Amino acid sequence: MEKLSPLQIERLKYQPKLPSSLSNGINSLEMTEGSATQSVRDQEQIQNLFKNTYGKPVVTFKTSSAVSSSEVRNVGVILSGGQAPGGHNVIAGLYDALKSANPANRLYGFLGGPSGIIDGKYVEFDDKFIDAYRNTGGFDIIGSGRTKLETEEQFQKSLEVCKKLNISAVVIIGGDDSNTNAALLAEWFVKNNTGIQVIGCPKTIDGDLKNDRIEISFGFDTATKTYAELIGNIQRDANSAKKYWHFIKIMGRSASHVALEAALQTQPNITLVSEEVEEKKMSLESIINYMCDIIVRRSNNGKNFGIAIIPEGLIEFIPEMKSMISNLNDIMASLESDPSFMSAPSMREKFDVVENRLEPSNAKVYNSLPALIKSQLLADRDPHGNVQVSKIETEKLLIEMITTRLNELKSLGDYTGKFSAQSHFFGYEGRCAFPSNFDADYCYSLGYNAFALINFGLTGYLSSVRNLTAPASEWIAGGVPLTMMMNMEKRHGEMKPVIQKALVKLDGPVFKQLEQNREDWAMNDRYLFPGAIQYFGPSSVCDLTTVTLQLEWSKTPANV
Ligand code: FBP
Repeated sequence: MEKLSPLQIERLKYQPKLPSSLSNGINSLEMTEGSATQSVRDQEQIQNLFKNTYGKPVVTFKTSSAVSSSEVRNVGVILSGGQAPGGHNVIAGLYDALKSANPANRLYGFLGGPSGIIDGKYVEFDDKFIDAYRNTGGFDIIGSGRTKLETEEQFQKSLEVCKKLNISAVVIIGGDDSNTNAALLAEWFVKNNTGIQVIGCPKTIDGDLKNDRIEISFGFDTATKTYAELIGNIQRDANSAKKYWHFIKIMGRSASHVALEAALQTQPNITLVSEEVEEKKMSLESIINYMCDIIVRRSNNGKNFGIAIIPEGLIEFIPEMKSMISNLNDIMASLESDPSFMSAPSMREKFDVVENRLEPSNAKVYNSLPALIKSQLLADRDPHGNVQVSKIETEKLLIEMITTRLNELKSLGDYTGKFSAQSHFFGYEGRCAFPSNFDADYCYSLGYNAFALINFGLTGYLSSVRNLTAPASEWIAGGVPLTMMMNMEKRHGEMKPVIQKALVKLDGPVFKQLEQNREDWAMNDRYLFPGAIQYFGPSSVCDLTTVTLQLEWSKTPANV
C-alpha cells in the first residue's frame, strides 16, 4: 500500500462544507432565473459569434421540497491550464453530486487537459479512485494541459469521443483562456444539435477570473497564503541578518492580485503593482528611481535590508515594454513557424532578426535590455499567444538596474550604504499546496454545483458560488453565462472572443489598503508573519479567507 504522510491521512478524512441550498442533494433543487445578460464589451461581435448561447440569464439554486428523479447521465471532466489548489475537490464534488442524483451516472476524466477529449484519452472514476484524492493539492488525478480548443476539427473529434462514451455534458475546470474554450465548445455543440452541454468552473491562482458575479477563482486563497508564509519567513530572516534586500517575484501572469494579497498579509517594504505602473505610465527608469529612493532612505536610517514584492506580469505593464512586447508578439506569431529563425545558430542572430523587424522605438527598448531578458522574451508563447512571463526574470533585471543606479548615486556622494540583493520567485511552490479549508470547501461546492447546472439542462455557464465571506452554509450557488464575461482581444495577431481578465482596480479597497500604508511599511518595519496554512484548530485561523475577499465582499454580497 502507498505510504502517506500524517497530514495526507488526516486530510483525506476532511468533509468539505456545502452551501445549505445544495446540502439536501441534487434532486431537491429549484432554479431561479434572472433577466437576460450581455457581454461586458463588444456586444454585437460576441452575440454574432455566440448566436446560440448569448444573452442567457444568471441562475440561482435553492432547496425545493419536491424531490425529482434524474435521468442517467455520463459526464466528462477536464482540468485545464496551470495547477491551482482544490482542483481534485471540484472533481470530488462533481462525482458526489452525480452519484447522489443517480448511482448509474458515470464520470469520465479526460487526461492531460483539453487534448484528452480530442484524442479520446480518459479514465472512468469510481469511489476508490476519487477517495484517494479528496482534499489533496495538485492536478495529478488526471493531469492538465493548455491546448486551445478552437478548430472545427478539434470540435468534431471531441464530439466523436463524447458519442463513444455516451457523454452528455463536459465540465472544463480552468481560467479565463480555458473557459473561453468552454464557451466556444458549448456554442459549437448547440449549433450542431449534439445535445452535449458544457459547464466551466473558475480556476486560477491568479485571481483574475472574477467579476461582480464571480467573487474569486479557486486556488487564490491557498496560493496566496503559501506565498505569504514564505515571505513572512524571509522577512524574519532579513530582520535577523540585516544584510540583504530580498527581491521576491510572485506568480500571477497578468494581474497583480496575488502579489497584492501576499503583501497585505505580510506588509513588506516595497510592493510594486503592475496596474499602477501602467496607469501612472511609469517607465522602467522611474520604477528604479522609486525603489532606489526607499533603499537609500532606509540605508540612511541604518537599514541596509528590506523586502520588495514584484508581480510576475510587471514587465508587460511598463508602457515602453508593453508596446515593445505587443509588437514582438505579432512578430513572433510568424517567426515561430519560420524554420530559419527557429534554427538560427546563435541568440545574437535571433536578436538581430527581431530588432530589424521591430518598430524603431520598440527596437530601441528591446536593445537596451540585458541579453538574458532579451532571450527570455523570445521564449515560446503559450498556446493562447501569451508571453510566458514566469520565464522572465524581472526580479534580476531590477536588481541589476538598481545596483547600477546606486553606484551612480554613490559616485555623486548621495548614497553611502551597502546593497546586497537576493532574488526569489514564488510561483510553483503555491500551485499544488494542500487546499486550505476555504479552497477545499469552495472547490467541492463548485464541482457539486456544476452538476446541478448540468441537471437543469444548462450549457455555456460558469459554476458560481457566492457570498464567500459568510459561513459556507450561507453561500449562494448558481450559474453565470460565459458569454457575459467576454470581449474581443488581440491574440496571435488576430481579434478573438475571450473572457475579460479582471485587473487590480486602483480605486478599489484592496489597492487603497496598500496605498494608505506603504510609506509606513517602507520605512518602519511592520512585517507580519502569517505562518503555515492551518487545517485543524480554531476557526479564526483555519477558516480565514483572504484580505482581498474580505475587503471586496464582506459588506456587499453579490446581487442575484
Ligand atoms: P492559469 O491561468 O492557467 O491558471 O495559470 C496561471 C499560472 O500559474 C500563471 O500564474 C503563470 O504565469 C503560469 O500559469 C505559468 O504557466 P506554466 O504552468 O505553463 O509554467
